[in-house]
Amino acid sequence: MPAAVDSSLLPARATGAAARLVAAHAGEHALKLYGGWFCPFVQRAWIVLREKRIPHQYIEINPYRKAPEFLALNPRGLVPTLAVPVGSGRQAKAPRKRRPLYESVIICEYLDEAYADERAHGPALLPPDPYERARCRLWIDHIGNKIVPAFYRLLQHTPAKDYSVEEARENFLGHIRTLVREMLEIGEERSDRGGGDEEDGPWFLGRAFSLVDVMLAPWAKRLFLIDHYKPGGVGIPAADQVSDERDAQIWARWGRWFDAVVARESVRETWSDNEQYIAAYQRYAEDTTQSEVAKATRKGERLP
Ligand SMILES: N[C@@H](CCC(=O)N[C@@H](CS)C(=O)NCC(=O)O)C(=O)O
Repeated sequence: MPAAVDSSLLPARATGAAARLVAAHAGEHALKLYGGWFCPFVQRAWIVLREKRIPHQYIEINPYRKAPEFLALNPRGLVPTLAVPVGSGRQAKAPRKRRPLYESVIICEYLDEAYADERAHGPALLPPDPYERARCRLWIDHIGNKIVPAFYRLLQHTPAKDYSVEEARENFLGHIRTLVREMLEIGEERSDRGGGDEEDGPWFLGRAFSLVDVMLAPWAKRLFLIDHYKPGGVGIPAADQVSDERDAQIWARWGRWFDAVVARESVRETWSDNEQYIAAYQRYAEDTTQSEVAKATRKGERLP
């Protein structure tokens, strides 16, 4: 088992907007989110709880400490971890036992399905059509298995690595480009079907905010860390500086998505002050952190 790495260096709790959210959800509730303010995987679950206005209790824990009570809920010892009341979410007022769930994607899908009453919780975050739903999952997979690992590979780049920062950046941007190409195609399919006159939305699916947007939002918010710590920064080209026409469309579309996602209320509400992230991620930027994600990135292994 890893030592109590990093734990003492983290600021202990959320600040800013996220601190207000934590305070508003400190009261006892059968549905509990165990989270860490700094964690992008937690932010995914938090965003869904906010989007769907799901009553819950937020409990800040330090996942690096691996407390036995925490490991009893989640043997992987990672946040987010959700404790779901027996008899399911809203109905169970005084549950005797809780059922744990973990893995951010699984938690988000569970919340979307378990709180499906549109009048209380708004529209579903995955489309009703099975093909379109599966297509969203395909791009959620792309985010989790391509974009997110490439983000850490870039953030953890140091001059000692056997790859250059330019290579890490190109790799990261390439995976973003692939996702945005799909966003453009979805928009083009819509205009082919005759929906072209409608004002299209900025989200992955156009007008409907979905779990695909949720899955990438926390890393979009953290891109400034790459600008802060890495030479050359993220390096997203300005759309008007790109000569290739398709590339210009791609980066303009990315800009529209990015501006919308960082302004989304649920994303802002789950965000602490920028300086806290700069402090917390310094060990990633120096490649000294012993978090499971960082260790896997260092070894070139699949993320936990
Ligand atoms: N695949 C997991 C990853 C969660 C994860 O890595 N969480 C980090 C915090 S950002 C954690 O709990 N780290 C504890 C550790 O590395 O020991 C998910 O999607 O929920």
